[in-house]
Amino acid sequence: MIEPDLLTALHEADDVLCVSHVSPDGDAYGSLLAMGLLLRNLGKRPVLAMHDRTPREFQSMPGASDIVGPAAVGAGYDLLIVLDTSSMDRVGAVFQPALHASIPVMVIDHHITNTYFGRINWVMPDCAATCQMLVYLADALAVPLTGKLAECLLTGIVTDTLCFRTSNTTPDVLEAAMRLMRGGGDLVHITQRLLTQRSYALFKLWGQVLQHVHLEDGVIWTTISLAEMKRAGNPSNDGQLSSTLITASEANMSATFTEKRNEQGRPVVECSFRARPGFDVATTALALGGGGHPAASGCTLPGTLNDVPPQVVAALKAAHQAQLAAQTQSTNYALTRE
Ligand SMILES: [Mn+2]
Repeated sequence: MIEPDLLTALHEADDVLCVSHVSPDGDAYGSLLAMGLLLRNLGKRPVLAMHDRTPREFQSMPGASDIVGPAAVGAGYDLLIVLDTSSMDRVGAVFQPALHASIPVMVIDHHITNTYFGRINWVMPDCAATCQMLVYLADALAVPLTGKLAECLLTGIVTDTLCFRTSNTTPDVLEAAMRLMRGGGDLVHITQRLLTQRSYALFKLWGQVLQHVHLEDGVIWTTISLAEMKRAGNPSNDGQLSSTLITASEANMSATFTEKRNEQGRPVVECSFRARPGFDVATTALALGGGGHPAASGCTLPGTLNDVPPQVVAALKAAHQAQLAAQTQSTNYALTRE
C-alpha cells in the first residue's frame, strides 16, 4: 500500500519541512503534528509550518506551539512533505518558490481532487482522513500508535468524519480509530472540543445570515457579508454553516458564500459546499477552480456577493438536477433488471 520510494525518501532526508493547507482543520493539524512525531521518531529534524495562526481550539494539540508561520520557515530543507492538501496553491505563503522550488515534494493526501503535484504522490481517496493514512505509515515505520501520536491521528479522523458520520466511514476507519483509542486517544475530549463547541459570536453571525437563507430545487444557501461578519465580532466560521445547512431535510446540497478581500484588497467570495450522501459537490468546486471531497468542497472566486452566488447556485442546481436524474435512471434500471 505504501510505495517503497516514499519510505526511502523519508529515511534519506534529514531536514524536513512539513506543511498543510490554509484555513486548517483537525485533519490538517492532526496530520502535520503526527508527521512531526513520526519524523522525530526516525531521528529527523522536522520543521512544521502553517500559513494561518493556530486557532484557539487547536492550540492545545500536542506540539501545536512549535508550528511556525510563513515568516519563520527559512530554507535548507532536503524534503518538503505536503499533508492533506490537494494542490500547492492551498498551502499559502509557507511555500516560497524562491526558497523552496528545488526541494523534492512528497504529497500525502486523501482528496479525490488531488493534482499529484509532488515528486512522490501518495493519494488515497478511499481514506476518510490523511490521519488514517498516517496510521498505515506509522505501521510501516513500526512506530506504536500511542500517546501524542494517537491523540493527533484520532483528532484528524474524528473531525474529517464528523465523528464517524460521513459516508466514507468504513470499517477500516473504525478499526484505525479503535487502535488509536486503545493507544490513549481521547475520543470524548476531541469531539467535545472540536465538534460540539461553537462561539457565542458564531451564533450572533448565524442569527443574521439565517434571516436570508434560500432553498430552491434541493439547494440551500446563504451569504455572509463583511458587515455581518464585523457586527458578530468576526468569528471563525469555516464550513460550519454549510455543514449545518445541509441538515435541512429538503436539501441535498448546501452552500455558504462569504465576502472577503484578497491579499491585493480585491473583493473575492469564499464558497463552501456540502452534499448529502449520494450527491457530489466536489465536481462543481473543481470546475470553479477549487477542490475537496464529494460531500464537502469549496472554492474562492473573484467578485462580490451580488454576482458570485447566483452563478454558483445555478451551477449547483444543474449538478443537482443531473445527479438526481442519474439516480432515477439507475433505480429504473435496477427495477427492469428484477
Ligand atoms: Mn482531510
